[in-house]
Amino acid sequence: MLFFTALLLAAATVQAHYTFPRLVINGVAETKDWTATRRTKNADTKQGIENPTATDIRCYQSANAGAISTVPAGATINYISTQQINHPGPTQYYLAKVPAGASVTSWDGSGAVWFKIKTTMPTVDSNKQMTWPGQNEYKTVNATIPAGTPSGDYLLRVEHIALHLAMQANKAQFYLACSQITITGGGSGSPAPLAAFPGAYKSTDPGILVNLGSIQPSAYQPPGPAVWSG
Ligand SMILES: *[C@@H]1O[C@H](CO)[C@@H](O)[C@H](O)[C@H]1NC(C)=O
Ligand SMILES: [Cu+2]
Repeated sequence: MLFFTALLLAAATVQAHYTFPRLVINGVAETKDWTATRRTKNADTKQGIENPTATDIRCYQSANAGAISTVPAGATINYISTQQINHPGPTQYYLAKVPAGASVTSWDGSGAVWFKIKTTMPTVDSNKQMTWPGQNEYKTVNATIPAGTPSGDYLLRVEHIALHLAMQANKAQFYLACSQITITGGGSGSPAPLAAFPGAYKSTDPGILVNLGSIQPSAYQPPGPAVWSG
């Protein structure tokens, strides 16, 4: 019986994909799933996206959200994860300003509008194993909304790229979500460079088609544009 339980647990671990249904702002999580965060197509299956050039790479959404979260510029944000983020790989955050005349509750985030505000790099632990910030936690790593970000409505996109099978083409797995937010108390920065989703990533990018067993941690190249830190 014990053995059987252990097998089941092992199987569950292999299947442990995840979604990010709640935004956390300065340590305070949204009280319900998918309120200001757009429900994703994998809300039930938890399956990641394997094609980084599909439209789903933008927000993977099955619906817009009803609410808008207020986020002060300079705030610390992260997401609750439904399961343990057990796979190796980077966490990245992007923002896209809602164009004049559009609404954050319905805008689709298309076009070259996304700037990156955070990425993560692996390190080597005392056992000489490569480890990633936030790996094995039930929440994504923290990011700061740059103080210089202009006030206004934005889509906030979180992404974790699982690289355990990424030595094969189109086997990196993208777990992501977008939240509808209003940034308050912002600055007068000019966020850049801007990228489109799809468009920012190719299946052959060195941070997407990569054998983690054959690179130095410091040589990892996160996909997408450079980070804008305001
Ligand atoms: C992440 O942010 C929260 C809320 O501000 C803070 O309590 C926590 O210490 C931060 N974690 C890390 C690892 O910096
Ligand atoms: Cu998985």
